[in-house]
Amino acid sequence: MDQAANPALLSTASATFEQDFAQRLHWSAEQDAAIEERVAAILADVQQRGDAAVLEYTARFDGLQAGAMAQLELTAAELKAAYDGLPAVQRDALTAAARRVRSYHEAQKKASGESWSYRDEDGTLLGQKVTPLDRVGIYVPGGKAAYPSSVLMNAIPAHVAGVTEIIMVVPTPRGEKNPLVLAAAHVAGVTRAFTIGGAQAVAALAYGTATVPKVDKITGPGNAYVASAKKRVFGQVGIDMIAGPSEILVLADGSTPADWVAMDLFSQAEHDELAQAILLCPDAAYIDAVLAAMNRLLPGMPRAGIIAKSLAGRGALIHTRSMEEACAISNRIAPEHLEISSTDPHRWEPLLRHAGAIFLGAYTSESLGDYCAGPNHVLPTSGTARFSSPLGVYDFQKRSSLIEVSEAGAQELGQIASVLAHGEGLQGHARAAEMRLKGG
Ligand code: HSO
Ligand code: ZN
Repeated sequence: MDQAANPALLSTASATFEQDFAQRLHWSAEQDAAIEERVAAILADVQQRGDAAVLEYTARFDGLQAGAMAQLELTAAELKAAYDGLPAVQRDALTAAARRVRSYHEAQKKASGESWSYRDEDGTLLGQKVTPLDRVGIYVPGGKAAYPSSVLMNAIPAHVAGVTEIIMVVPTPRGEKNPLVLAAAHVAGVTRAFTIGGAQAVAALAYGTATVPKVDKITGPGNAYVASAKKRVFGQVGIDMIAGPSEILVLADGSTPADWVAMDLFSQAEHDELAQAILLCPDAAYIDAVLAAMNRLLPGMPRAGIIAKSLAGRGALIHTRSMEEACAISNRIAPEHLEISSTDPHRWEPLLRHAGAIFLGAYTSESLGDYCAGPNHVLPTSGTARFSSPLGVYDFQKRSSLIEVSEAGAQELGQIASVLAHGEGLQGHARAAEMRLKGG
């Protein structure tokens, strides 16, 4: 097996840079027609036959037999028992992480998630009322990618937003449950949980079955079947985002120990062969040092095979003319995770506009953000940070406009509305406004 670190070595001074760069960056989630077709059939079947269909698919795809959906529900007592049964260090780490994630999202709610209103000079009240969604579904992947940290990152903002029912689904192939995932559900305030997954679980949440409640929005990552199912049920329910492979971009001025940066690049590369790790740096000797560190450290990594494939396929170490140029390139990439590994990160931060999360300074390894710093680790990938944001309390809230027109306000607004309504040829609109005019 190839245990060497072979990221592309690029330089912005090279004549072929733009070409090389475009080739490295190019990635598109394949739209597999066969998957699309199968998912459409599963959704239709679950919509029609409910629990019976979900039970059949769970038996077929997960090797998990059950006579009734109720048998696939994890009780609150079972979630608590999983938590109680953890070794104390794991229990404490989970609780500490949950506390920090909760505090962060509470601050987020205070800053931007509260209702507001004002009165204009006529005494008319205008505002916005913020309300939580009633019921949300959280998809937690099973198997290799079963991350308890993702349970916290999805359920806690929902809980902080005030969502009253949080329904978790987690596939459990052959019934093998992940105790940390169940414990995280207990800590994060999940209301009900089912050991189902795939497109059938998304369908159960979107349409509701006799046992699984119909939700208003579905969040959480999943494989190609889950992603396709989420896209298809969108409209019927809300969805968060369709997450691509993980990405990290390190912008380095050469001051951080090379081993630290090498390991930060590994930390995301180890997620997936399609994950992307990029270093941008104006110091050629430092790039050499990071590459040497990668080659020294790689053989000791249990997931060396995945890391090597990710680096060879999508990794890049890019020599830039300056830190300013490195920032400009980072903005073009709009990475999910951006580390500013510099003695003066605040000098560069104002130049960086597009990134899911920005990690400042040598001590801020991206992995701390994945688990416990507090901000959400569900972040926009594949350049979507140009137009979207981390998962947050706001994803579990909605807004209603509030308008209370005073008698005086009705005079001024009535005249404006009347003119515009006549312009649109809508007499009913015009009359409704005019009737409220004094002498109208
Ligand atoms: N970096 C991943 C989240 C994660 N990492 C979970 C470890 N566990 C996506 O941003
Ligand atoms: Zn990660």
